[in-house]
Amino acid sequence: MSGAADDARFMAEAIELSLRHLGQTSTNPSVGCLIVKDGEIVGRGVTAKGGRPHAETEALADAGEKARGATAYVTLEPCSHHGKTPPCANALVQAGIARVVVAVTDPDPRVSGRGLRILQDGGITVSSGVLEAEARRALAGYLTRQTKGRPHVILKLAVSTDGMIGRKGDGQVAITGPMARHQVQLLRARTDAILVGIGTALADDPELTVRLEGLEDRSPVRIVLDRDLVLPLDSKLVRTARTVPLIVICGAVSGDGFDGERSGRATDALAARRAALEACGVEIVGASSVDDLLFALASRGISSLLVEGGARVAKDFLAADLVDEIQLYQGATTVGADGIASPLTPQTVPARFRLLLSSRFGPDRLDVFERA
Ligand code: AOF
Ligand code: ZN
Repeated sequence: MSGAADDARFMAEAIELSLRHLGQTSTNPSVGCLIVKDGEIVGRGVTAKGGRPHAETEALADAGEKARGATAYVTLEPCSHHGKTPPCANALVQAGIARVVVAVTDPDPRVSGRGLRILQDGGITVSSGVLEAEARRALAGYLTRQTKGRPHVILKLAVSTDGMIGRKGDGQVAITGPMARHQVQLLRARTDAILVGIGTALADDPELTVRLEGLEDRSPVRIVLDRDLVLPLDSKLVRTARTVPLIVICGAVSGDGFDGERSGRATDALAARRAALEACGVEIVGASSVDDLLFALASRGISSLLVEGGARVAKDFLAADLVDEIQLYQGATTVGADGIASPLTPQTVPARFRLLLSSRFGPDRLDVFERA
């Protein structure tokens, strides 16, 4: 195999490794690092849960003395700043690494090219940009938060054969089958936060947690847009607020905009509901637009957000052009006349999105679109 093909193969494995802690390291990125000697992997590392130690530290510890003269594959430029531990770039030099292959340079102003320079000054051969597009996808949350000051937003929709996302009235209707639902659970496990509107919260009484065996501790922070704080105290979301964080966003984020001054009585009632929710362990945050909301989430350390419903919320995020990725499931179910029309079908995805990949899960199809 040629050198370039080897580099791509090992970097693909480093990216795969980085996915292990995706959703568990914010505000730090989940980075993957592989140490390879004579074509053999001698060390593996991924950013630890909580963000430290960094991937390189873990991989160097794994490789031990074998790191001397080896090649390190890292999905993100090794850091050059002193955090709780010395910079990774220096650690790679000290360990006697001969060559470092990097996928993406780090936009963090403390690093941003300095990491690569430390490596080169230390006599290491550096190649960068290997599998950059793939690594960017894996680092999307971190990169979007660093460069735009907001989380990376994924809109997930499941549409029936007749273009519906659900049925009017109470009760959930299964648009997709178990394999697709399993896939969505995995997506939740890799995301920092998940968001629904109050309509969905009331109609479905969802829990929005991860219920995959072995990944039960991977539930994202749950967020409900609830302008008037009407989320019931006995909803599953509130009842589980002490185990999995729940943030309720009050104020007119979604819908027709601010409804002006509230009457004194309405304000009192709102304050009482706020106190009752807070007593259950719910955090209440005010936001008046989608922009405002995303800024508030980013300042709480959230780098990736999965928007799961309903139609109104999806429309508002799309109208504000604050969707980075669309995951559009097409189920085999037909809902009929009392359905809730999807704000988006495969035929009406805005032109600014391009199809990235398509796959099948049993009877269902998934198309992933990326903001161009
Ligand atoms: C690496 N390897 O595995 C990660 C890096 O708060 P600190 O000190 O941990 O620094 C956070 C910054 O470290 C973050 O913004 C990014 O630049 C880098 N993350 N760097 O060399 C890693 N996770
Ligand atoms: Zn580091």
